[in-house]
Amino acid sequence: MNHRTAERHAQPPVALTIAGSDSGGGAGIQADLHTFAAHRVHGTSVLTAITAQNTRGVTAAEAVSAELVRAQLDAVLGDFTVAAVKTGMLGGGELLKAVAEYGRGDRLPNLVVDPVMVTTTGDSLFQGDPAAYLGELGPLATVLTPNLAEARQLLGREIATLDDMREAARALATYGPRAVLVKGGHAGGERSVDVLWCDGQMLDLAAPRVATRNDHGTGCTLASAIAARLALEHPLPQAVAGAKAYVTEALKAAADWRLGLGPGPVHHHHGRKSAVL
Ligand code: PXL
Repeated sequence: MNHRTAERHAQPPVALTIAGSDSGGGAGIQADLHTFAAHRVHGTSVLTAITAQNTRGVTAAEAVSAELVRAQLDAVLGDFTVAAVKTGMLGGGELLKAVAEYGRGDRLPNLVVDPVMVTTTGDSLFQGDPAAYLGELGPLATVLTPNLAEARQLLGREIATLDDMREAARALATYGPRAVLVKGGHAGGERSVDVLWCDGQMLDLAAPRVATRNDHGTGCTLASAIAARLALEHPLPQAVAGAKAYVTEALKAAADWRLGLGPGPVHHHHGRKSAVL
């Protein structure tokens, strides 16, 4: 396939991440900006929260005020032509509402909504009503990317089998997103199978499971890779499939890393030469 890539010295498209900071650099804003850079897309960022965090967990977190989030959005959207947007940690109902207002004003194109609720280490990152996520951002999202735990919380039901995942994707799509990706990466098994409901069609996206303990930030990385590819004008199903392949390679390339004592980050810049030559 011959999709657009950001050419070596051509002007890059601009993507925006609206997310929290992970001081350990594996997830959140840091993962998103790495991912945008790896795609040669210029990354802008609106911080929603600061977490004190490493590979072992979150020890403190503080939300950014809605006023300061709006000011960041105004600064970015008032100057750049943003081609795609990703939302991650929003912390609670107030920031959810503030971000949705910009979406309703048609200011958040190609919106990838990663409905972040808990980290893989079990720390809660959303203190609000999960149903509000669907009500506020569902109608505005191009793609919604819940993992199994998030899909369970959003729908308030158990999701165990691949058929349950397909049903969940269909049910989530009734809230208005153009596409829903339900990620089965934490389900176990030899393959990591996600289901994508897009424009009325159901697709299974399978990748070999990578044997690694370093999977911190994979959800953030996948969602921002989808946004980067949408910014590069890839069609939606290809953007999602390509983003999944990118994450699989990033997991493989970092499988032997020992950055921190817990689940470490993935290699966002796999396949790239170092700038130090
Ligand atoms: O992967 C969810 C996530 C989102 N945002 C921040 C995080 C994490 C997971 O660790 O730290 C800031």
